[in-house]
Amino acid sequence: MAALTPDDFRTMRFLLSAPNVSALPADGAPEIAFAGRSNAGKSSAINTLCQQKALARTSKTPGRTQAINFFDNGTLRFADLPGYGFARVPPKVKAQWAALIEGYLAQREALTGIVLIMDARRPLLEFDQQMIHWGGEYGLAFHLLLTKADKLARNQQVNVLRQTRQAIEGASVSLFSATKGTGVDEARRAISELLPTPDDRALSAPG
Ligand SMILES: Nc1nc2c(ncn2[C@@H]2O[C@H](COP(=O)(O)OP(=O)(O)O)[C@@H](O)[C@H]2O)c(=O)[nH]1
Ligand SMILES: [Mg+2]
Repeated sequence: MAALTPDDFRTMRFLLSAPNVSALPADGAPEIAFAGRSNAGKSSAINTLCQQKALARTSKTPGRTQAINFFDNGTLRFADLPGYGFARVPPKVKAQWAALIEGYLAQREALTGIVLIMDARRPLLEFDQQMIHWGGEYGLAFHLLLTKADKLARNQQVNVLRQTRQAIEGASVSLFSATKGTGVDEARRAISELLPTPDDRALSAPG
């Protein structure tokens, strides 16, 4: 697929919300999943990338979304995966969450990559490591988006970028701020890279 344009993001519309694996929509357009610890800034990042105020709801109360929300524009699909702060969640809820995410990752043919959104002040926590581990098992491409970069001084931004690249070898990583609107073009380019190229499709085509 050619590089995504701002319009590819701006035209995204809510499709449906799936609280369990049986409610997932049939595979459609190439799909990119957005994952992030609760309160990392995932909804804000999706809204900023898509230039929409309330496409993904933003909340000051962590952990409210426990469903996968789908957005679609006809040629591309986004899946907003639920996240939470591990510490406060009872084991039963954690198990339901794990079943939903693992079931989703295991059966999604159209899924090509994951955008992992992390607070730039606290990257690579338990949730993030878990997502990277699961994504790796399914051979998914990753982009690590370090958001709330506006909360860091420039030298701290440079350091966290370098440290995250070193920690996850070969990872695509960028800085972002929904508040300041910075890093948007770079994030869109990185998301484009998660999509299959025409060459990939030729290779996987039968015959
Ligand atoms: N300073 C700053 N705050 C942000 C940014 N992105 C999100 N937030 C704030 O962080 C909190 C959680 O954001 P939200 O997008 O709802 O996080 P989610 O739970 O990961 O979807 C909210 O209070 C947002 O206003 C950012 O880039 N900069
Ligand atoms: Mg959210």
